[in-house]
Amino acid sequence: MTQGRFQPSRRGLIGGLASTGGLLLSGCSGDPPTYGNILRMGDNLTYRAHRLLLSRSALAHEYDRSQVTSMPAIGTVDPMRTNSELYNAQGAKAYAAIRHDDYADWRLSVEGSVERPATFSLADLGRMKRRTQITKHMCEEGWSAIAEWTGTPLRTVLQAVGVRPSARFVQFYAYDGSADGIDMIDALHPQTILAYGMNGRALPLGHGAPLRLRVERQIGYKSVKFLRKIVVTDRFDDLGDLGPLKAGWAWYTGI
Ligand SMILES: Nc1nc2c(c(=O)[nH]1)N[C@H]1C(S)=C(S)[C@@H](COP(=O)(O)O)O[C@H]1N2
Ligand SMILES: [Mo]
Repeated sequence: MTQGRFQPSRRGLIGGLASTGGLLLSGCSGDPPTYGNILRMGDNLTYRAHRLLLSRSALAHEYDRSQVTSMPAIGTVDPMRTNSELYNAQGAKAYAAIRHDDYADWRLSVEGSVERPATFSLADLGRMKRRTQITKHMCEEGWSAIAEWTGTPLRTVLQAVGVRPSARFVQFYAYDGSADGIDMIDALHPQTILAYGMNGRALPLGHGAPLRLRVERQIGYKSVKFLRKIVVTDRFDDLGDLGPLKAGWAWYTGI
């Protein structure tokens, strides 16, 4: 695959589908993530209970267009803003470099435990399978909002790069220097999308332009904004200082 261009090959897609099938079969076996911290045992219990009791592909409720509400932009609303809590100088510089011309030079890198690491432009993603969903965003701070999201199913992107059968987690890195991860069950869920559109328009800056994650069956902070890189991993990694745990938030927040 050439830099910035996604050229699906028949062999590639078959390889991707085959390995994803393997993942689906092996998805929930093995241990749930452990945080090496006794205080985190509650998270572990939530994770186990959810994964045991809930259907892996149960859909989050989807709403009518008439139910769309206003939605505040929360957390980082511009990776270049120095007064932002998560300000990261290196990320801000990188973001400044891709912001012009509607993010024409932006590329999403997808790497790690995959057969064919690749980069995707917005145009590449736009040519792939598309999903639009109207869902309720639930923030850990107590507010919620309904919005329409359009993007590429993460599953489609993972199939394109051919996830290895050993892969268990997918990590997302943002321009504001934050990062977070989900397991393969959420990664392959049909409503887990890489959104470039919101309420019928290009994703606005404050909501994570040019691309954000939507993971509808977890709390709001798991929907990482300002995506720059996705890394597929075989092992659980809470991402240390980059992840949610540093601020005391759980890794798994199923709803
Ligand atoms: N990169 C990044 N992603 C992020 C955040 C952030 O600060 N930086 N905030 C999270 C939180 S706490 C919430 S509630 C949602 C807010 O999304 P919104 O700004 O579109 O309302 O984004 C999540 N994703
Ligand atoms: Mo949030």
